Amino acid sequence: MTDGARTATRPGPAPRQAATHCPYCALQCGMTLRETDGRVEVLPRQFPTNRGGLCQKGWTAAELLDHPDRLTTPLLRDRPGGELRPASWDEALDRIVTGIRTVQAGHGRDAVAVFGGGGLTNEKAYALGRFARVTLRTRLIDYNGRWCMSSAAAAGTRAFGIDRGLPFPLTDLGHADTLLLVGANPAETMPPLMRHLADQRRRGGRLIVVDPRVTATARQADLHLQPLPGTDLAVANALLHIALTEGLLDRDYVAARTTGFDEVRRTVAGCLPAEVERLSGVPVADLEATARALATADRAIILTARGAEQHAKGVDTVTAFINLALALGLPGRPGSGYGCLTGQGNGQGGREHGQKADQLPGYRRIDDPVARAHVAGVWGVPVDELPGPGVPAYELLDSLGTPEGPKALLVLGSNPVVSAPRAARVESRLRALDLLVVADFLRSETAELADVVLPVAQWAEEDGTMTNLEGRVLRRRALREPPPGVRTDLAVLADLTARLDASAHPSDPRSADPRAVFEELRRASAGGPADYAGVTWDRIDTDTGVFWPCPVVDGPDTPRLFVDSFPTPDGRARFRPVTHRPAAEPVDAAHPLHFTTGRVLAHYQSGAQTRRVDALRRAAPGGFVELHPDLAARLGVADGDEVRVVSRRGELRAPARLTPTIRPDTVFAPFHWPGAARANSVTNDAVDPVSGMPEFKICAVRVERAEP
Ligand SMILES: Nc1nc2c(c(=O)[nH]1)N[C@H]1C(S)=C(S)[C@@H](COP(=O)(O)OP(=O)(O)OC[C@H]3O[C@@H](n4cnc5c(=O)[nH]c(N)nc54)[C@H](O)[C@@H]3O)O[C@H]1N2
Ligand SMILES: Nc1nc2c(c(=O)[nH]1)N[C@H]1C(S)=C(S)[C@@H](COP(=O)(O)OP(=O)(O)OC[C@H]3O[C@@H](n4cnc5c(=O)[nH]c(N)nc54)[C@H](O)[C@@H]3O)O[C@H]1N2
Ligand code: SF4
Ligand SMILES: [Mo]
Repeated sequence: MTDGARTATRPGPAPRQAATHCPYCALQCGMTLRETDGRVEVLPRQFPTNRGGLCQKGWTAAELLDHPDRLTTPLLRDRPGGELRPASWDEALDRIVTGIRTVQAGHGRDAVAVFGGGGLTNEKAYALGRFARVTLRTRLIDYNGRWCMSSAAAAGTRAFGIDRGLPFPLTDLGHADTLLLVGANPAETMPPLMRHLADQRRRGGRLIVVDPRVTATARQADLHLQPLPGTDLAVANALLHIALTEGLLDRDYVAARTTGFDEVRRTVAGCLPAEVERLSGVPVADLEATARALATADRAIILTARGAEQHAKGVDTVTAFINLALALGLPGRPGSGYGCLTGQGNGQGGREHGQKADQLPGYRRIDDPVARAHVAGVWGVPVDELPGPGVPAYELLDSLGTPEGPKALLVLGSNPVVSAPRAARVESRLRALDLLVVADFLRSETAELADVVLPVAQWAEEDGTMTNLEGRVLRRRALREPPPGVRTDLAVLADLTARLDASAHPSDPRSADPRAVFEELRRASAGGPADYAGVTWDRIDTDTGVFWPCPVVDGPDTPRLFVDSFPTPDGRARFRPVTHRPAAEPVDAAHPLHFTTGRVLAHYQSGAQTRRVDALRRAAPGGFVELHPDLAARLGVADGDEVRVVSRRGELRAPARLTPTIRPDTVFAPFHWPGAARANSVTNDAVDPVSGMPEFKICAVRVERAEP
């Protein structure tokens, strides 16, 4: 967290500065960018989430602004297998328009698909959804948020009637008497958040961490449960079983504020802690201590993140923790609750405004006739021209270039060649397209496969709004203009719309002005679950942001949800019985180990950005495989030896890192690298039946020493 300010250089005029937020994760740490003689410096800025802290990625974020790898001209591939060559914008846009017209004429509207990202601003996410539905009139749009928090989102909506990652401000964490973190490693994934946890422990609060590895976060915990990957659901049910049998439930709350408890009671009655100990490896005594610590606390908070969620049963796993929280009376109680730690910079806002396959702006459902009528009205199109729901991300990528699937794809803000499950298959599907268009500011591994690459602006070169992990809408502010030859994502969508669609709409899909797009987003979201109607640009500009829902201009916003009721038809939260089921791919003699994946501090996601930053590359130069020394001894592997991790889908090769902090039956690799070390060559593409979330966090593998 202390690396000194990094700088980037470009000859420029007067010194200037912008109070903005980090381009990377959902904590959206406040930072000030200062440009002097073309050099951009990052300074930490006080904001409620980071409280003046930044991690190494934030400190070094400006280095990419003037990076030699920065794209400043469109690139075009003239024939399959040929090289990408520089082209003019006119040439590139014409090629895209011709390609889209050709495949749609031959195969229908849905022959073109769109893939977005949770790092896009609210305005871009909104404009992208509108571009797909109104300009392209395709139903096929989805985005990388499907890889991220979709299971927590689905479980939250099912139980509470709404999905806002944290239904309370992050500062509540510092006041919790008991805090349970399930499958979250914020010491590496959101380092400044640890300031809140330090507060919590200073006040005498207890931190309990559930993770198959002794992570930097787990090391700070009072109690660490180290389950076998994929057994969190059983752990949650056992905790509820203990609370039930020890009479620790909040009966008044359950009676007054919830429905459906009886069936859950019957289900968890059969979930015996001793059996869960055998399944998960978590001792009964630790389960009991956890249940008691949660139940006896005045203020108790349960948080899940990707470790619990990225499973083919992720929705039910989150549901099990929500059941526990409800039975203990936590949601809506001051200082207590359940939440999910959303991941990407705009992971929250990006899932609200229509880049999701089944969604319209304001977190409305695309199959809801009232929602369709409202949004069609804002967009000025006949309601029956709005397409219906599309398909979730993996299904979409897996269908590309097949006889029934899309023939053209536009990607904005994702690098699926590295980050998608079963990535080799996804790569071959991308290669099967007639037209792949990628808008990026770098030649990501996905851009390398594109027929057309469009160079777009970076975060410090554009205005906009983001919604952080608390549901707080905040302002991204431009420091400077994009370099010559570079356009903003909004300008790209407006340019394409102007070329593709001759008709005029009352809504102005040709506007590239973020503020104008935000004004339209406000109207489109009005009355929906994620209501931004009262969130004005001026208000977020002068304040520390506004928590949605905020339906009325100058009216109150909503830092805390569920205080008096839940946004369900009867105002009550809904229990739902769930039972453990095994991972999609069981271990067997040929693949006897569990493989799980995650992150390291220095790199962000597919690494397209952070692998190009010197300090971050030095801090974490390449992929690795964590192995327990006992396992390594059995396999004859020494620290640093190159190993192969082999699943039924493929393999990765990387040096072994021996550490007693991982279970001996489990191996771990981070997913930030392409090529031989790509973790997603190995991962399973089984998905959750409700959310479409892939099972990134468990599959069956064997590990071998690689012959040099
Ligand atoms: N440095 C860094 N920070 C980031 C990002 C990044 O790429 N790099 N990405 C951002 C984004 S988009 C996200 S979504 C967040 C993710 O933030 P986290 O969810 O904290 O990150 P992960 O490392 O994916 O997973 C967390 C932990 O889950 C554990 N785990 C694996 N399998 C299981 C299991 O079956 N059960 C349990 N209980 N735990 C398990 C792993 O050991 C890991 O320590 O981070 C955000 N911040
Ligand atoms: N094995 C395994 N795989 C995983 C995960 C895991 O835990 N394990 N986690 C999953 C999760 S939670 C996530 S969120 C995904 C993320 O994985 P990706 O979707 O690949 O996300 P990024 O690497 O952030 O890719 C963003 C790309 O868009 C570009 N970009 C950034 N901002 C913008 C913008 O504003 N406009 C445009 N046009 N481009 C932009 C960047 O340069 C980069 O090339 O990975 C998932 N994959
Ligand atoms: S914690 Fe997240 S938002 Fe904060 S500086 Fe690091 S990457 Fe940026
Ligand atoms: Mo994510």
